[in-house]
Amino acid sequence: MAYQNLISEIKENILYITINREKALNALNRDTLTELADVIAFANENADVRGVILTGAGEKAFVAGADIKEFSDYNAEQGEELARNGQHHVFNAIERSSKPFIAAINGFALGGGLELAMACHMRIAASHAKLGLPEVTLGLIPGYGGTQRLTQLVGKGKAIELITTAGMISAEEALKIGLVNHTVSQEDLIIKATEILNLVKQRAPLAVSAAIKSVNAAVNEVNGYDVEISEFGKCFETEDFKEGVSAFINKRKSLFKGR
Ligand code: CO8
Repeated sequence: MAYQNLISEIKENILYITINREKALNALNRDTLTELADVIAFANENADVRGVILTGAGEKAFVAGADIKEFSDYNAEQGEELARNGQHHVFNAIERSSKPFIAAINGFALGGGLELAMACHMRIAASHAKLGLPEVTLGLIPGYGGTQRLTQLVGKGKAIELITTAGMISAEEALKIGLVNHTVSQEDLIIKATEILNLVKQRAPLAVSAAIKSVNAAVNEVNGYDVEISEFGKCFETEDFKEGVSAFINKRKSLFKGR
């Protein structure tokens, strides 16, 4: 796949996506969002892709936000349209993917950049990374799901503090409050993310997908417990379930087929 603003490659069933606008600190302009929507749809539809790692080019920024220069003269209708379109095709598409997405945060993750990382299922930050939602400094609020997902991840009090102060926090602080899963050195960032997906890859694909859907339901649906019960029930219909149980009983390694 050839893109103007992204680099993407599949290695051993993991899709690596790098947002590649280093001079603009990988800010999300319209073209980049369109390309992201395309590559996410590809990941979701391609059975060879078992997980995705999303990062930014260089060592300074993961993504420094939505491209401020592009929406500087937008009105309410245009702003809403931009937010709705982006949420639907990129942010929600990542969160609702049946495959695990990991954000490998290699520097600033600000505004729409942190929102992108929060839409991913897991976050790993390089130790020099800085995270925040500075939208109120621009007279905005987060528009790509940030008010919801930050609250889900760190709780209401901390979310309101971070959003209303526009504070930027270190990777270490982000780890402390549960905003990221791990912090590592820049050199180990992709290695750590790959290690996690290599573990997930050994598990039953349909069960992984059902788990993501059920965990999402815990925060996004009226009754997540019902969704969990229904997804749990469906697992029993899969070949992978029979294979997993058979492998356990026969003390052998399971060979999952994703059926
Ligand atoms: N948009 C556009 N360009 C950017 C952005 C951005 N978000 N961030 C950085 N850049 C550009 C700079 O303009 C600069 O370009 P140039 O060299 O042409 O002047 C280049 O990247 C390098 O940046 P700096 O010179 O500013 O680098 P510093 O090291 O001095 O500072 C910072 C780094 C602190 C990260 C600084 O660049 C900064 O504060 N950036 C903006 C951060 C921000 O406010 N992000 C939130 C944006 S709003 C948002 O994300 C809303 C999301 C919801 C939208 C929903 C749809 C409407």
